[in-house]
Amino acid sequence: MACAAISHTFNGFTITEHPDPVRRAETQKYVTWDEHSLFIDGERIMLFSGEFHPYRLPVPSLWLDVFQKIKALGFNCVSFYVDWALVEGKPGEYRAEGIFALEPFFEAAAQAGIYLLARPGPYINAEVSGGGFPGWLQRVNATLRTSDPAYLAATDNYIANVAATISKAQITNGGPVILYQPENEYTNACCGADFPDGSYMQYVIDQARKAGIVVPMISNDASPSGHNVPESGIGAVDVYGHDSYPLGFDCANPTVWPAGNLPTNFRELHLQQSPSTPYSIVEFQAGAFDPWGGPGFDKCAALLNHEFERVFYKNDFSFGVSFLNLYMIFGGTNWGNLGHPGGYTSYDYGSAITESRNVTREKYSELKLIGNFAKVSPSYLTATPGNASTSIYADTPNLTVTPLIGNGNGSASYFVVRHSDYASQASTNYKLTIPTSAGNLTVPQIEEKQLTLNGRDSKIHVVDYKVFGTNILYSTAEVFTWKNFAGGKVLVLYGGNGEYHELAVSSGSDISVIEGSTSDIAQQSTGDAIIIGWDVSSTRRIVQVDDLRIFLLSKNAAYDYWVPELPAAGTLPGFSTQEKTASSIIVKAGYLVRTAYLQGSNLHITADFNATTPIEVIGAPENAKNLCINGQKVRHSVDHNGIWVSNVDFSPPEINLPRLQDLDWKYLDTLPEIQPTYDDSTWTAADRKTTNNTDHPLSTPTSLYSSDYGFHTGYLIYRGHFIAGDQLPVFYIQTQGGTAFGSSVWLDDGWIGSMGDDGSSNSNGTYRLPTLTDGKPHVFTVVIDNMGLDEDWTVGSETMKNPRGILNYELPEGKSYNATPISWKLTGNLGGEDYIDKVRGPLNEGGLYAERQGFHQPEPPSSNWQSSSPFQGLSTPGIGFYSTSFDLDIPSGWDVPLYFTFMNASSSPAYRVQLYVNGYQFGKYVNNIGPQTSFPVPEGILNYRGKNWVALTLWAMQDGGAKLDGFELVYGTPVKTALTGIEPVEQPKYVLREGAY
Ligand code: IPT
Repeated sequence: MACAAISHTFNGFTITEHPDPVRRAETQKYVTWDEHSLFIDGERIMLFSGEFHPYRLPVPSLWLDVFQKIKALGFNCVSFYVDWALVEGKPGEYRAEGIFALEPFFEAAAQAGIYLLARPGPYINAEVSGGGFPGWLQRVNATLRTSDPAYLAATDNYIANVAATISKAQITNGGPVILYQPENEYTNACCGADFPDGSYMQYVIDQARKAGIVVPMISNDASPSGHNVPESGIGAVDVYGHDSYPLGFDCANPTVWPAGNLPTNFRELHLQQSPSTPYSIVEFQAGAFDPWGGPGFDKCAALLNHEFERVFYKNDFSFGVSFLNLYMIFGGTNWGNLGHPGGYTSYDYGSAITESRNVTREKYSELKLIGNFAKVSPSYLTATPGNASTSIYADTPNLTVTPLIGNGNGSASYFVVRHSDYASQASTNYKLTIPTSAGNLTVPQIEEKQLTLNGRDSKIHVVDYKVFGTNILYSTAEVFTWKNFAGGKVLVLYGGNGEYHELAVSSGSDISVIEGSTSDIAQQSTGDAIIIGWDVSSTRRIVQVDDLRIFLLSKNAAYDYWVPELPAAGTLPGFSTQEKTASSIIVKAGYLVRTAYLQGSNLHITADFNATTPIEVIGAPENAKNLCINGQKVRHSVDHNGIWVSNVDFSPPEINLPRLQDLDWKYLDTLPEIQPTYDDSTWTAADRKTTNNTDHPLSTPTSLYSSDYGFHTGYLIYRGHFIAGDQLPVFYIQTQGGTAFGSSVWLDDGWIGSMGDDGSSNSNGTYRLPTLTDGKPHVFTVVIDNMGLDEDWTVGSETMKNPRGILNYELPEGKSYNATPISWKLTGNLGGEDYIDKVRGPLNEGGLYAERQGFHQPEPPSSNWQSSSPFQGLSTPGIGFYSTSFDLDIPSGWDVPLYFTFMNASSSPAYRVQLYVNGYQFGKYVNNIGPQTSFPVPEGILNYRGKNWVALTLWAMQDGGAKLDGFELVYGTPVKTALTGIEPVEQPKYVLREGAY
């Protein structure tokens, strides 16, 4: 039984004590909470977070880049999963080194000044193979995600290890980890599973606690349904959170926002379910996954675009959210078979930061406006969300306004405005009647003027908003940031181009326009306030009211502004606190501003550029004299308002990439199994008469489920030997590899058919066989593309255990057909769970001959191989292996996205390609299913200044064989970057593998 929570005051705030007395003292000191928000080190904080999975960017030296791009949004937190399947490929052997080590991820987060929510599962979902469960869990005779002892025991080693590593990085030890999530969406069940089972959830919590986790436990119910809420007894978490994906995952019609999909009852549910904890949305949609054959991630980015952010995230604000994590902020790549079958290699997710770490999507810029607003508006956290209304505040029922009313003492109120039909594209004029310290006001106050909400938009209008002693009575323009510089107070506001906006400053006396035209700026004095009205234009205006300078920007102009924190000492910003926020400077630049710091009289800015960029620094510290950009002193002038003005020239370097078609390609038949002389005597015999996968009784005399033999990833190959009888009319076989899989069957050296080009997860093939000679041995060779293991989202569904391999077959028996039953052997990756490549992990390589030998790695012994290229390809069904190498010489100091791009003239005949780059599988291309044709590969996997080895497997599935019509290495816009220290990851080269067959 959990103890009842106790409330007391700390630093003037009421906080709810951690109910676990043993941990209470430790947790309270650092991470506490009340009904409004979390506190870190006693300071109330809005946690604005993005989801980023280290394992989807297997270059640790690039993690800082992503963290800095998140920090630059004004965010202060990242949530991450750990994928168990990658770190415990063999039961009992936890291995988290090299690219799988978490410590560098923690260090990078700390360097960028980002807190972390740790979500190691053991179940994570996350569109990864098995939802994070290693394949060997298919053999565990227990219902997954329940109190079944065999399941719990299977998780112990992983959690003991991973949680111990995480615990060392907790804030209590000076690290970035502030929260821990046990399980993942423990919300839905079926099929008679014991659910909800508090003792199961408690076990998962206790596992972490035993390993040293002291920070609060936060949940992520899949929907706000109140599972495991605090004080609900055994299995209760400390802070209740839920997830929400209101626009779903079909990106095919990116302009369609279906009726009724905007959440409206979250506040109400929160008050019912967990009124004493901060309102937390642990996953809120920020993109979407996309299946094989899907519309592609550009469409997802369009569906979940900047307008979606404005309408939906502000709607979350209207519920008083104070922990908001966006899933995904950076998606990354399902390299090396880590994905589930419902997705392809790219996991771009249509996120704000693209798979190649680019930040040019408008949704990134928009998010920066929202993130910075949240960062400088702590009074929002204690304002009380009220009911949404179509009549009280706006003068038209076409708009819905939700108030967050300040809690006395003149504290700020917030009014969230949106279209009542949230998907409306209308341009709606309105006036707003709002309670202020000067009584109820109808704004705009200047006669004849109106506000406008243009289409899919939402705005937060502030009232009695304090800017260092100045009371902004109201502003219809939105707040980006505000500062108190030595040179004076600054408030930066923005609005849509062409919109009319108005603000009033309480007891303002003097007003002047100190930059820009005065023509359409209206002023009016009322009893207590000065009113300023203006039409937003793309040219900035600065208006001074007493000692406050108000920057009036258009939304698009605001996209160029950044607010880096200025550390008191050193070069790193540190974690966000109100003091750090206050110390920030404002920089107008372009593509990206990462950090700022002062060294002596040098003000340093680190920034990236993709174009010639005018620079301004607003609020340069008094003792700063020089401006240094990326370590280089640049000339600057100071304008009449004290703003530093400079410019960075940009001239993109020449990028020379090899033409892949012109390279020297070596070829190897990687299906030697179909040769008459092939010897499979060292293969694993598929001779188990029973399966350990108890959910799936056998339909075959021996188990042909790959997991019974330790093969969980990549291509599977089966060999079925028999002695022929008289006549073999047909062979029936059912194979299963997961969504969009494929499989091909050969009898001896002759191809008899392929299946699975329709996107299904299993297929039946019935093949007419040639006439065989009585009494002679024959062999079937069956190749199956394992697309990853299914997830296990619904407790009790056991979908993770859906087997891979041959489910059924029939070779009609009896004297007139075959003389002996088929005896099967199989292989997947060499070694199975005793996988060979400890550096690239347990999932990276599959079971093809070239993979088993390790030829996909650098420096394969290819000198005597035939010269032939994938552009020539194969003329009959089969599988070819192609290897080549080339040098790159990308200038350092430039972040140049590189992509391998396939061009195919037609989707038939069908073929499948695996792309290996320096031994890492970075692409699965299926020409007849798609949609992905272009495969980004990050620096670090590619050696940007050095030699690279590329290998392709080409599986021709139909008559006529297959060849690549086009295959190119291409680059995207080079970005001049401040990022340094990108190191190639370990790339073990080919060495003779003992026992490889
Ligand atoms: C939610 C999962 O928690 C997360 O792991 C991921 O799979 C995400 O969805 C979708 O990308 S489940 C959600 C559909 C309620």
